[in-house]
Amino acid sequence: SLENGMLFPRESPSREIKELNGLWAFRADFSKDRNLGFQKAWFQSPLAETGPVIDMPVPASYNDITQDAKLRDFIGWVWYEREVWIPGRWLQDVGRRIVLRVGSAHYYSVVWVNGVKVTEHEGGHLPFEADIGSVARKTPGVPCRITIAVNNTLDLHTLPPGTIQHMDDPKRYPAGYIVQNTNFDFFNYAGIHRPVLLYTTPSAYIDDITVQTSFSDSTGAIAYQVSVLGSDSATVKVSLMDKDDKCAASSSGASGVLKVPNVNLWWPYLMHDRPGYLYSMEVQVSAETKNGLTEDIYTLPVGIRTVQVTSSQFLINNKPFYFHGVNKHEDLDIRGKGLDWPLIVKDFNLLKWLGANSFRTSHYPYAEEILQMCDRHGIVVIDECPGVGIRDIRSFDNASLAHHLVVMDELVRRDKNHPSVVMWSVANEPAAEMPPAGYYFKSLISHTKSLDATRPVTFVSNSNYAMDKGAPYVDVVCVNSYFSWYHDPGHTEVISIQLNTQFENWYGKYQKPIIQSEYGADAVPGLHSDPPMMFTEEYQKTVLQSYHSVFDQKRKKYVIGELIWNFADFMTAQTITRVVGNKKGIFTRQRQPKSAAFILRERYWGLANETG
Ligand code: BDP
Repeated sequence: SLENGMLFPRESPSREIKELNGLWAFRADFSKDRNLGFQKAWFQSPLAETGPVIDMPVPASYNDITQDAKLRDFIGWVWYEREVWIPGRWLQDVGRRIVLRVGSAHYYSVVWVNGVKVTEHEGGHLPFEADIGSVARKTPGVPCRITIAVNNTLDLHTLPPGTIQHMDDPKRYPAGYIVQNTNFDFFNYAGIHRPVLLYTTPSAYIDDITVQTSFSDSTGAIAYQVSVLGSDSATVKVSLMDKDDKCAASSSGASGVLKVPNVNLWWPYLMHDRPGYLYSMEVQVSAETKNGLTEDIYTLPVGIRTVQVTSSQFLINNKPFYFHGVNKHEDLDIRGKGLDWPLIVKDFNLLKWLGANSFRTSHYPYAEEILQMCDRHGIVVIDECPGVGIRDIRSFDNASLAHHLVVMDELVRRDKNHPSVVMWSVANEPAAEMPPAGYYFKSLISHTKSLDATRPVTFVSNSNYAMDKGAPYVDVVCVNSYFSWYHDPGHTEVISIQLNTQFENWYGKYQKPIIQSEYGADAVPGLHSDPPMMFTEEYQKTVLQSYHSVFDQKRKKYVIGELIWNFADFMTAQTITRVVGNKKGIFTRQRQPKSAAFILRERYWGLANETG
């Protein structure tokens, strides 16, 4: 497993942050094998000295920033660079760690500081960092040059997997023509998608914190573990502050249990009049180091709640929870998958307007900033890893599995302390009927449970219930279906019978609770027809209503949730089935409601009033 923690960077009396967002210099390597940058060592001197550069905002996908279709559809290495002045007091204080952290970059990244390689990382969606103190201290009095090369190529063993196809026929394609094939429909945005920053810690520092919460009667319990690096003899103190800044519990030692009398539990939105209650767990570490006595302070928000699955229910704090919510994407005009605060806040306002109590992070881990909002607002999350489109049998081999296990290590390490995260999803729509899928999912799910024994694990299936080799290992069955869309197009009258059969088959075979993890239909906003036709707003409404009446027959039995596909329209690769993107959103890509949004709003508020 992983050597270090990956705490979200937070300021404290012992920690400082310097954000490196804004404009970076940028160049895509258009050379034939995309390798000129490495051959010519573009990291060794300012990027502008080895060729032309353009302005590139960070965080953002680079694809939609310019007018150049070749950059939009680029495959290979791109280079980012900027300079930063590291404050003198950081450099002079030789014990202080100076850490460079990248929130995420798609997909393979190599990082240099002043021409010295400091780290590399495989995979998008998850953070990585490097202590750059010693490199930075070698050149005081000049700014530090940070170079990040990012490669968006997907192959059989990356997550998500893909294949590169070389089109060698000179009569049909220009020389060197390549295509990136994938088994997912969302646009393969790339670049530095999340904030880049520097943060400091003392030399003896809090490397990681893990909390597991429970309660009995009115007493809450937080079992915690603090890992300290840089000292063998540190003392650890922990105090838990409530929302009024009163100390609710305290303890000392690197591990222990905080007992919280008259506990305020963390509740989902609409399930309680004070959803998303968070305590502040203040961890304080003092250590004698060769630089004297140091102190490190880190404050972790903690929500106290339990999660449990029975053969027909999903329990949060021992009460049945019904997921009425959405699937999302990180996606918007111009910035693509780049973190965007106005978008994040707007989306939470829309979720609340809808009466949604949950979403799935389809089909990859979302920004930590988003999960923090979920914690605070009580929006429940199914946290999905980037295992989307594992459909080639070669992507079930040991190399792929080994990487998938590491990605789960990184995901659980990052997200384990979020009360909003109630279940892990290890994949979306894999070819789970293929022979190697049984071993693959058995290993993947048991590994995930060994990392976190407190949360159920699932993957999202669209396989035939009788042939799905992964389903025996999940805690909750998640099923996607598109009746009257990809099958029987135009015939909404088949939905009720086919959906009934779907539920009865899965429950009959596994006796596990079921979430309808996707259903929906494309609607081009403003297109109307009655009787409904595909792609009109009326058709989308009719599909939803037909699904809902079956959910209503089953939800008091074993159906424990319904997540619409999708919250908003999103960009896709160009194909004959997509009209400038996937239009299954109930909101447009710009977050304006289609007719279906009002149907869902009425339904979700009705469900909330019934169960809340
Ligand atoms: C499902 C996928 C989802 C797609 C959706 C669709 O899980 O990512 O966007 O189909 O085709 O199979 O709209």
